[in-house]
Amino acid sequence: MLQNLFETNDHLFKVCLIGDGGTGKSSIVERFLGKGFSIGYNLTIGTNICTHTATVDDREIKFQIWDLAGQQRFEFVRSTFYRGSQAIMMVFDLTRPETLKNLREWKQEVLKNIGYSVPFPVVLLGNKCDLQQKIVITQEEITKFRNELRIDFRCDVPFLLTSALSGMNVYEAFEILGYQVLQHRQIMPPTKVVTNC
Ligand SMILES: Nc1nc2c(ncn2[C@@H]2O[C@H](COP(=O)(O)OP(=O)(O)OP(=O)(O)O)[C@@H](O)[C@H]2O)c(=O)[nH]1
Ligand SMILES: [Mg+2]
Repeated sequence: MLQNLFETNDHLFKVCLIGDGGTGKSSIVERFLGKGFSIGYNLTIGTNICTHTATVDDREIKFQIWDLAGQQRFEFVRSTFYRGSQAIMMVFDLTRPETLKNLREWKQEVLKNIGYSVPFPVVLLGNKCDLQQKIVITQEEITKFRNELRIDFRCDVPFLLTSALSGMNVYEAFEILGYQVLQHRQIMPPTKVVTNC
């Protein structure tokens, strides 16, 4: 792992997953890694780091994933984890409106730690879409926040409804993020930005 952390590679992308505690960041990563889903909540302490390779438009992309602790008590350790990141995955819980509102504070934390170096690739995920009966966040709220993100990060911000439980859109979320980074590096022409919002 230590070797992986210092590896340099054109197609090695460092991505930070952020969002409130319990929104499902670690579950999304577990699902992406093919480890399935667990119902219990094991809160992340500090950060979990792992790597996983995926194919994006016939290219092998190695994601170095930094799954940050969302609980407020870990706020003081988070800033160093953003260093060198090339993309952000923002996660909120569709059943808890405050998790979308709080992403505005997360946004400020990111902007501060990337030194306001925009444009910067971001993908927004509304997780737990399997809990359909409990979804309380409206499309308007999501669109409003996406527009704010687009202005602040000077990038179109794709939005996906995900479920770590069913696996819906989890692989796609990383695939789209991969596109965003490739486009950002101008390795690819600006095509295929997918969104289901
Ligand atoms: N129904 C449902 N539950 C989910 C989903 N994703 C995560 N969960 C549950 O939500 C709880 C929290 O998930 P985690 O992945 O640990 O959340 P986290 O965002 O990593 O939390 P922190 O590490 O504290 O920041 C767990 O009980 C998961 O089983 C989902 O898509 N659907
Ligand atoms: Mg976690």
